[in-house]
Amino acid sequence: MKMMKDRFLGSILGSVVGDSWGARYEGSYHKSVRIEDFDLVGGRYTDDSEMMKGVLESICANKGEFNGPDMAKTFVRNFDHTRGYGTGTISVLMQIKDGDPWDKPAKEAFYGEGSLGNGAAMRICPIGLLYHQDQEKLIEMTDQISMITHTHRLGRQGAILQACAVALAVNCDPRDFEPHDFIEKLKKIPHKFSPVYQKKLDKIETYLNSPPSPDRIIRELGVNVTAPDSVPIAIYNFLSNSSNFYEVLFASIYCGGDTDTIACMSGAIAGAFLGIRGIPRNWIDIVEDVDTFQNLAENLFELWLEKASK
Ligand code: R7I
Ligand code: MG
Ligand code: MG
Repeated sequence: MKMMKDRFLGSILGSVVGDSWGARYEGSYHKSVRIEDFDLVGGRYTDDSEMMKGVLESICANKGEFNGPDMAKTFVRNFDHTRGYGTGTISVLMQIKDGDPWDKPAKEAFYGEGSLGNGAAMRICPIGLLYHQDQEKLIEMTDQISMITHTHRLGRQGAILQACAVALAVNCDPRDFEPHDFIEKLKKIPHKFSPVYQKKLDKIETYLNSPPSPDRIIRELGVNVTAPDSVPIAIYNFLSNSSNFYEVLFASIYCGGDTDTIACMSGAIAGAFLGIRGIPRNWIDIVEDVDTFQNLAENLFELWLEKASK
């Protein structure tokens, strides 16, 4: 049980550490990221962690169940415009604040297509943790949570892939880990992923056998704010550096582009895999509002424990 609690804490705090460190480089060209700068940078977390906090607060308040109006209200209440939200998400949250039903504005975003940004994936690790033994519930709930802001199928599928990666990481033993099995299991998730995700999972499998240059990885997997161009590289950065939290984050930030979000997602997977003991304590201690995130992670663990004992 202690190890499981470690993993819950590791994933939530690993996600916030990745977001806070990555934020310093968001939007940068990968060759401008210098390894000597990458040491003990704390700083503020961004929208990624703020939205994850909303997911945690709402699911804990609702005993692990989805409550759309409550979660949307929580996102709106927490919204802080200085934390670098995506423009589509800002507009959705402002319309809900102005009285729109919680499930209306997201459907109308991007000319009715819905957002395929990575905003649904970056906040979803609590669901991967809470439902790591129940994939059907995990997929159903991830989809419901995504729909508040991201109705495009690619935005929702990215969140499902990320939540499943966190759940798989919780279920893996670091002493006996096989990255190829991990990818095989992701490919077997009973959810119809669009070809863009299927092709990228195939590429990851190939790259694990013979890693290409960073330029090629960035070009083929993508490093931008859309879900299909960020979730796969976060998974690859975890799988190719799984035994070392620092290396996972460094790989994610070194790639440039949407560094806060890619490091947040790879940090969530690595934290679920290595546990909080895999993250140096002094890195966690400098995270803004660390106690709040730690308390929420503990509440989530208690909720899981309660459900598991039933
Ligand atoms: O997905 P979202 O919440 O943004 C998250 C990103 C992360 O990197 C955070 O760290 C923060 O910096 O922002 O916000 P959205 O605005 O829904 O999506 C992000 C961006 O993806 C949009 O601003 C668009 O540029 C693009 N995008 C689309 N472009 C065309 N058509 C998203 N959906 C579409 C689309 O359907
Ligand atoms: Mg951000
Ligand atoms: Mg980002």
